Amino acid sequence: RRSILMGAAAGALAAPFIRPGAARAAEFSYKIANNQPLEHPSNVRLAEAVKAILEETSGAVDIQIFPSNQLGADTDVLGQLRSGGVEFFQLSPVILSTLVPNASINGVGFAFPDYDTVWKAMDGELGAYARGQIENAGLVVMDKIWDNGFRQTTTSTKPIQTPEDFQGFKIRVPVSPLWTSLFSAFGAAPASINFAEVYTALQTGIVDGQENPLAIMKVAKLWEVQKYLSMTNHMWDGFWLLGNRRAWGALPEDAQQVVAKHFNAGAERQREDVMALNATLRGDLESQGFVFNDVDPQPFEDKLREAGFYAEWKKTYGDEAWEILEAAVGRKL
Ligand code: X2X
Repeated sequence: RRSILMGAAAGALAAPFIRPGAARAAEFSYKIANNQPLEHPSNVRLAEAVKAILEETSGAVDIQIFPSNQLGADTDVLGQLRSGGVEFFQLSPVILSTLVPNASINGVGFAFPDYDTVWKAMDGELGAYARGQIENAGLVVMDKIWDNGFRQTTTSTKPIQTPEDFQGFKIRVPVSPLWTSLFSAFGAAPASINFAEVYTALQTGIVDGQENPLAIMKVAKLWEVQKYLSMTNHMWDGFWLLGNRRAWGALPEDAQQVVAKHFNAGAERQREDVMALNATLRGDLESQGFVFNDVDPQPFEDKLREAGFYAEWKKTYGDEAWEILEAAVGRKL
């Protein structure tokens, strides 16, 4: 495989794959998919990243963005990523757990009290653990996770104030055992539905509510089909930037470094964007018609503990993973 490093090691004067200024036809035309609309900071920063990659590789690595589930629902695109039909994919670790079971560990209910704890953990040991699991499953993953956000709950019927309000409540959750388990523990009736079908599911009344970070409520225009927005903060969620191993391996090493550098820089900027949005989104969404209420998380967390949620997931993840989680966020059991 060509690369500056291998050329040097072989003692040959091999030209680096990347020759600045020498524009040429794309040698690698790759796709990156995600579930978010173009206006979401993820796609704004991704657009900058793929442009920088194209420039810095003198046109050799041309990555095209497919937003809004254009290539299929998340669980389908995960299959495409594995087979190589798509080369890169941004996906929630909690949905990724359908392939890499322990990848969902950041999604344990009320694990993170705030963003400082999130980034320390995800840029530290917990993130490293999750990436190790992902790589063991045969996928490539960039170091920096992108922000989805702290998840809040919307309904068309009533504000969620106490865990009792979830009793029998029909709520859409993304496709993942952790999500189903979490809302079952609250006593709700969770339905696994890919994001691609959420708006329609809410509009047609298949479910009465859903949960997502504020930035997603905004770009998905959920006020059109939901009324109440309860600040439950029950989970922090992100997006790993995943790669197909064969497609990644086909890139020369210096090109890999350029791609990783710009994807990781995009993640850092996207985190700042979402943070800035969080400061204004409540007012913004209220003016669109959402009725907000703040929620005391303690009774919800107590309810999870009582229902055996933490004990069950400790057993599922295993002691090693659970210890890494608790080292980052404190005791949950
Ligand atoms: O599907 C969702 O709700 C979303 C957009 O938050 C995720 O990707 C997990």
